[in-house]
Amino acid sequence: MTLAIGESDILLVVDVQNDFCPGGALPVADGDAVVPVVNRLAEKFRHVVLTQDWHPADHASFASAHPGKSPFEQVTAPYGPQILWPDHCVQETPGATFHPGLAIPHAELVLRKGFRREIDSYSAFFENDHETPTGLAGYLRERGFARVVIVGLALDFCVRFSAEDARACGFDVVVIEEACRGIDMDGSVDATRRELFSRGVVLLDAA
Ligand code: VGL
Ligand code: ZN
Repeated sequence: MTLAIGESDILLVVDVQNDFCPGGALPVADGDAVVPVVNRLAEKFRHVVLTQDWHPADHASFASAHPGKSPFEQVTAPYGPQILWPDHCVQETPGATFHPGLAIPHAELVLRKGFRREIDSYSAFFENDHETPTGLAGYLRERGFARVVIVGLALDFCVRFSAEDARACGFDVVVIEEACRGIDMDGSVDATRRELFSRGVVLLDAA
């Protein structure tokens, strides 16, 4: 399938940061393989937004902030279930910077998320309480975008939540799987595919 890309399309590049790539603090298997694919795709878009996971060092999503807990355990936060992660994407650290191979000079906005200590933000649109907005929906509407094409890391967390929220905000949404990689905990990649499909997100193998 080919995507006809126009003025009302935005490419949303989610969290292509060192910590999500091999060698990083929360590595996604083969995560760096998306970099050349994303670069090539970005050349076809006039408009690109990048997201950057951007946590304070004592962020509540870090297992290290919960004595006795280990990474990948789940806790109940005031806003619901929260998986605990290894410390990652700490503000102003090398792990939080974009992968050095990412080459998208024409990106128009870098949206940072997860910067509030008490709450995680997988989605580029809402924090994990599903109600605190990041401002991205308003930005995209004001700019006149109708369709959001999503790529990046990780397919089953930040890409998934961003895609679901983009739909909920009324945008047409496409996820290009070839330009994503997942963490895949307990079948979370398959669950992501089913859930996105059922919500009307178009999943493409390759563009
Ligand atoms: C992500 C877990 C924690 C992601 C971010 O980018 O998918 N996952 N923080
Ligand atoms: Zn994070």
